[in-house]
Amino acid sequence: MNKQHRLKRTLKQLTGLSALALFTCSAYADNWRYAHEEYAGDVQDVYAYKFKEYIEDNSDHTLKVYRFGELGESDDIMEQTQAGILNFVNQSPGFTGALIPEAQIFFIPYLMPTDMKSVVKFFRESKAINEDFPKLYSEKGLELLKMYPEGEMVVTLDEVATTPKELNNKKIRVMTNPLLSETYSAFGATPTPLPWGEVYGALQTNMIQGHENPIFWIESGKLYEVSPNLIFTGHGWFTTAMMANQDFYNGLSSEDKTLVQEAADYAFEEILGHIDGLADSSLKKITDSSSKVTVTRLTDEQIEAFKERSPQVEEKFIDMAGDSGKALLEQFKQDLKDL
Ligand code: 6CS
Repeated sequence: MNKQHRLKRTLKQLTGLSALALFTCSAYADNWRYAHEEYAGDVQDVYAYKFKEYIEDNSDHTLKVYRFGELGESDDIMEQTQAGILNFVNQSPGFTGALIPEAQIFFIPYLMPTDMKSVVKFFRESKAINEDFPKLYSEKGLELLKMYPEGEMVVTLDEVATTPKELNNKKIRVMTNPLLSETYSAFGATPTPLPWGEVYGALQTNMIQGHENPIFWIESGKLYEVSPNLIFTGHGWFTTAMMANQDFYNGLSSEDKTLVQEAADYAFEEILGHIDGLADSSLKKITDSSSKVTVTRLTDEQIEAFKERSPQVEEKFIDMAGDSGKALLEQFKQDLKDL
């Protein structure tokens, strides 16, 4: 089925539901639709349900949450949001890179701090995150409501590796943004962009030899079963973004705009509590349930060999994202300095 047919089919399914909702709700109560990229109980799902809780506790509106796969892959739910079929979407910059090249900034390795306290402070206070990014998303018809961290990126591999040389000839799955491919090329590996739905099978059949993700996702998706060597490289954090279709948002009353902003802030605070300690508890679950798993934390010296390849990725980022990318990078660095 081509993209247009898929969109039409989803529209049919959803407008059927909306018509029903119109008969059952009062004149001022809307039924909003929100899709994200993860499964029940994962970080994006917790965020979505906290957002829903706030909206429903503080208004007559209701919110229906769609999880990964219910309406397609990450690119599908973004398309549906831009088309106005969905009201809200959570899409990670890992997939937004083609639409907003500047969003790839999160894939410059070793740019972000690695300790949780600094990461949280950065997301709360950064001008780049809270003022510059909303403008970039707005140019694509999207009202950016929140960017938030999910967890530190960890590489999983078919064997233990501690140097870029040991990554040679390893096909590593990356999310579908060109800069992340540059990062893994710089790290010595062969990057292989794939949508999420294909990753477990590709690892299982050895089409790819590794991938990267936060520990909670490696645990919940059971990726350690097919890629058991976990390597903490300290090169970045998985960041995600929650947004609304801008025409929908602009059409809301000022009261509803405030409600939506407050719901996004409420879910953000809740998610920071949720991710605190999540990596440790997920890692424990992994090591308790598999004897095949190895855990390697690179030493500072080993990290240095990866880190020294970061400037070439930064240059690629500027090539891809142009002057506005350059300005964003400068602001990012300033914000980090201000930490
Ligand atoms: O690797 C991925 O594609 C997925 N990783 C996470 C943590 N969330 C959603 C995304 O699709």
